[in-house]
Amino acid sequence: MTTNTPSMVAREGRENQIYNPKTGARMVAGCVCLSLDATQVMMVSSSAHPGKWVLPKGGIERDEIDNYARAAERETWEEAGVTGRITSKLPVVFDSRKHAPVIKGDFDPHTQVPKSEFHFFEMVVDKKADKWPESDKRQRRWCTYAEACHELTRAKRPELVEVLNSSRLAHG
Ligand code: 5FA
Repeated sequence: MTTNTPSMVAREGRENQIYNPKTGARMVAGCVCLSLDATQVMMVSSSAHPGKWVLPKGGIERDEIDNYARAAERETWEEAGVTGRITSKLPVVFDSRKHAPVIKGDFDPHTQVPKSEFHFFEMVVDKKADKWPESDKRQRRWCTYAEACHELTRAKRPELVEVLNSSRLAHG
């Protein structure tokens, strides 16, 4: 977070969500949150499917259009309760769902679920709060590369494995 006093309230709703104007893809930002020695990554339980573990991420909002890193830091704080130093931008990945449409032109985000475009950043964690905006609905845990790949594969999120594979966790 860029501020010393991060909000204890998570942003909710899709009214301010941004979409790629050419493809209609939902724009999502998140962080690969690494331990200082880059041997572990912080994962969070999915709020929709509590038994599944994913990376902290969420929709980029209108006021973050010029600064995806800020959206990634905000989502990381809201979902995982960690802050730290962003060290790099990772390559963009796209979701792997077969049935989510890629939408050209006008569309209604309330009735159609477009594919997502993921903008991830690598962060080295320096603070872990005891309470955070979504601490009542999510768990978090440190995972090794092998554990994280196992969880993301089990959650059927190959695009998030791709994100991990582009990070230092996979090359350490
Ligand atoms: N979703 C499911 N599978 C997907 C895939 N392979 N690629 C892209 N999106 C996929 O669910 C988050 C959203 O991702 C859901 O709308 C689901 O349909 C879609 P999740 O990744 O299981 O995480 P979550 O349950 O923790 O989700 P939320 O934080 O509630 O939602 P967002 O991650 O969208 O974040 P936001 O609401 O803070 O913007």
